[in-house]
Amino acid sequence: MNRTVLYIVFSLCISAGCLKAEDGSRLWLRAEMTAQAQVKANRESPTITVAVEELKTQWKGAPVQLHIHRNKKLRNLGKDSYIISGDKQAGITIQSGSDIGLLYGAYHLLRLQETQNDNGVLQVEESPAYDLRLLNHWDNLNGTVERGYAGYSIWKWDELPAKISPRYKEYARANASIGINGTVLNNVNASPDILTEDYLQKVKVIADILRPYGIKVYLSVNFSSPKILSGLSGSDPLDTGVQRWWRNKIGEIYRLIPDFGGFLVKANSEGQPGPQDYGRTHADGANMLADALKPYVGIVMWRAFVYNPTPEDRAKQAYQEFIPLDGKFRDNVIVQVKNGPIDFQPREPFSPLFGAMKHTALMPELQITQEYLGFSNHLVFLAPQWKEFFESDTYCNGKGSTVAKTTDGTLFSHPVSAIAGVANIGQDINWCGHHFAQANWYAFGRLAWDHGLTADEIADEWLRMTFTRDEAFVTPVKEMMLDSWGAAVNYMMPLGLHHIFAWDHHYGPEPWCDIPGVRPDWLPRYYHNAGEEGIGFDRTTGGSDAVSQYHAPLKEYFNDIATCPEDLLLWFHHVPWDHPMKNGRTLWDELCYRYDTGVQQVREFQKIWDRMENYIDGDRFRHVQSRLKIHAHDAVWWKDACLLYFQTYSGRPIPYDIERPMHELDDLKKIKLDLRHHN
Ligand code: BDP
Repeated sequence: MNRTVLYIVFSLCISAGCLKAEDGSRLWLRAEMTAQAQVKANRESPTITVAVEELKTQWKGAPVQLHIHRNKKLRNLGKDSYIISGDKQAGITIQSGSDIGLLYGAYHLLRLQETQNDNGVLQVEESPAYDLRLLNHWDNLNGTVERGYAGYSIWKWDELPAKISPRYKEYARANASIGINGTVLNNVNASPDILTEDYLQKVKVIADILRPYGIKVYLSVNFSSPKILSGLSGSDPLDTGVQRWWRNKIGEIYRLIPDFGGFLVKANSEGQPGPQDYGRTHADGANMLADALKPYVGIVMWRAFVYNPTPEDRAKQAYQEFIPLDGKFRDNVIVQVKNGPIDFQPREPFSPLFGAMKHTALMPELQITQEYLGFSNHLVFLAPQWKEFFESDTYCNGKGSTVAKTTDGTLFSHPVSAIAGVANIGQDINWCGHHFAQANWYAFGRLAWDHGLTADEIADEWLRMTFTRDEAFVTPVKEMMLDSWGAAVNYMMPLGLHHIFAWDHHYGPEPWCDIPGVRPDWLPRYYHNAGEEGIGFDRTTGGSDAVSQYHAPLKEYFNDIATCPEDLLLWFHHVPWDHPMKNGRTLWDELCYRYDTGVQQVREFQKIWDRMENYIDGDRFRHVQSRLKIHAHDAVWWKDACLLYFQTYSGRPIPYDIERPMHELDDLKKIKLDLRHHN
C-alpha cells in the first residue's frame, strides 16, 4: 500500500471508530469530551469546578444550572444528596446542600445520558444509603498488592511526593462518579512506616488530589507503631506515653491533611499486634485511637476479622470476641465486619454479628478483588452476591430486619454509617486485570450509594457505559453477568462447601491438602469433613453450635436439615451421601450435577461472548475471550478435582449423563501453581 491508500484506510477506520483505543483505561467514563454545554453555578469551589467541567465537555442537552441551596428540604436529605429537575430540551437544574452533592448530581445526569435514550422530563432525588463509602486498598508500601490481580499498586510511593501519576486524578474521578467518598490507601497488614514523616508527606499529596472529588484519605495503622517507630517499651493502649504518642502523631497528620478521615485497624488477627498483647480488649484499643481522633472528627474502623488457632469453630470466633464488647466502643468507632463469618468465600451466610451488636455501629466489608473467585481470570459479577447479603434477614428486630437495614441507620441509629470494599485496582492499563472486573468496582460504588438497586440495573448501566448501548449486546451479556456468580459457586463450592482452596493462594482446588503441623483451620479438611458416611461441617446445636449465634427463627431454620437452605446445607450440616435433596436426588448426585452445571454455564458464557465480536472493539473482545478460555479450563479443573476426590469417600458413580472427568486425580494432586502467572 502506498502512503495515500494507507492514509485513506486510516481515516476510514477512524471515522468508523474501529481504531479507537479501547484498552479499558477509560473504565465506564468513555463519553467523548467534545460537548459544549452551557453550565452555570451559583458558587465556586474546586469541587464545583469539576462538576462544571464534566458537564461542559460531555453534556449534550439544554443548559444546566448548578445550585447550592441551604433550604430545609435539602438539609433534611443529607450532605451528599441532590435533586435534578427540568427538561433535557428546555433546561436542567441540579440542587444540593453541598458542593459534592452537585458533583454527584452532575455524574448522575451524565450517566442518564450515556445509558438512556429518553429525552423526557427529569425529576430525580437521591441520597446515599451509607454516609461513608470506602475502598480499602490492600496495597503494600513496596508496590505489591496483597490479593491484587491487576499488577502493582497504583500508589507509586517511591515517586511521591515529587512525581504525580496522572492515574491519581483518574482514580478520583472514577470513584466520585459512583459516589465513593473515602479510600484507605494501604494494606490492613500495615507497615508502621506509613506513619513516618516521609510517608505522610506522600499521603498528603494524594489527599490533595482526591479532595476536589469529595474523597477523604484514611490509613491502615499497625497497632505497634509507637513501639516500632519511636522505641517506646510497648504499645499498651492504657499507657499514657502510648496515648500521647498517638495524639502527637494524629496532630501531625491533621496539620498536613485537615480533612483526614481516620484509621482502619486489623488487630490481634493473623499475627498482627493489638491490645490483647497487653491484656486489653479490642474496645480498649479502638477507644484509645478514637479519643485521639475525636477532636478532628476522625473515625476508627476496627476490624472484626479475628480468629485464633483454638479448637473452637472459626466461624464463631468474631462473634464470641465482639458481642461482649457491644456498647463499649466510643461513638467514633465503627466495627468493620466481613460479609460472612469466615472469609469472603464464594458463598457464605451473613456474619451473625450483623443485627446482634445493637449498641455499636457496624460497617460491612465486601471483597471486590476476587481472592476466592478466580482472581482476574474468571468473569464473576459480584452484585448478585452482595445483594443476597444486603437482603439477608437477620430477624434481629422481627421479620424484615435485613443486613442492609442493620447497617445503614434504618434500624439502629449511630453518628455515621459506612461500608467498605476491598479494591481490585492495580497498575494494569484496564485497572482491574479483567475488563469485567471493572463492573465489580462499579457495582460496589453503586450499591454503597443505593443497596436497593438490582444487580440487573447495575449490570445494565455498566454495560451501556463500558461497551455499547446496542440491545443485541446488552441483553445476552447482562444475562451472562447475572449468572456468573452462581456459576462460580457451582463449579467451585456448591451447597455450602467452603475453603477447599489450594494451599495459600486461594486460586485452584486442593480439597485433599494436608500439611503436617499447619493449624487445622487453614486446611480444607477442617471445612469439608468428607468421610465415607458423608460431607459438611456440623454447625448445628449438636455440632459446633454456630447456628445459635443467629437470631430466632433463623437459628432453627439453619439447625434443621429439612429447613436449612440447600445452598448452605454443607455449611451448617454434615450430611450423608444418600441424603435426599428437595429435587429427589441424593446429595452425592446433586453435588455432581451442581459442579457440572457450573462447567456448562461457563461454556455458555463462551458461546455468548463469541457472538459479540461485531459489537465491540477487537482488543477488548479478544482479551475477554482469552480469559474465558482460562475460566472454562479452570471450571473443569475444579469439577474434576472435587468430584474425583470426594468420590474416594462417597464410593458412588458420577451420574452417567454428565460430562465425564478429563483428568486423573493423581495428576491433579501434582499441580502446584506458579502464582506469578496469575497475578
Ligand atoms: C484474607 C486474606 C489475607 C488478608 C485477610 C484480612 O487471605 O490476605 O490479610 O483476609 O482480611 O482473606 O485481613
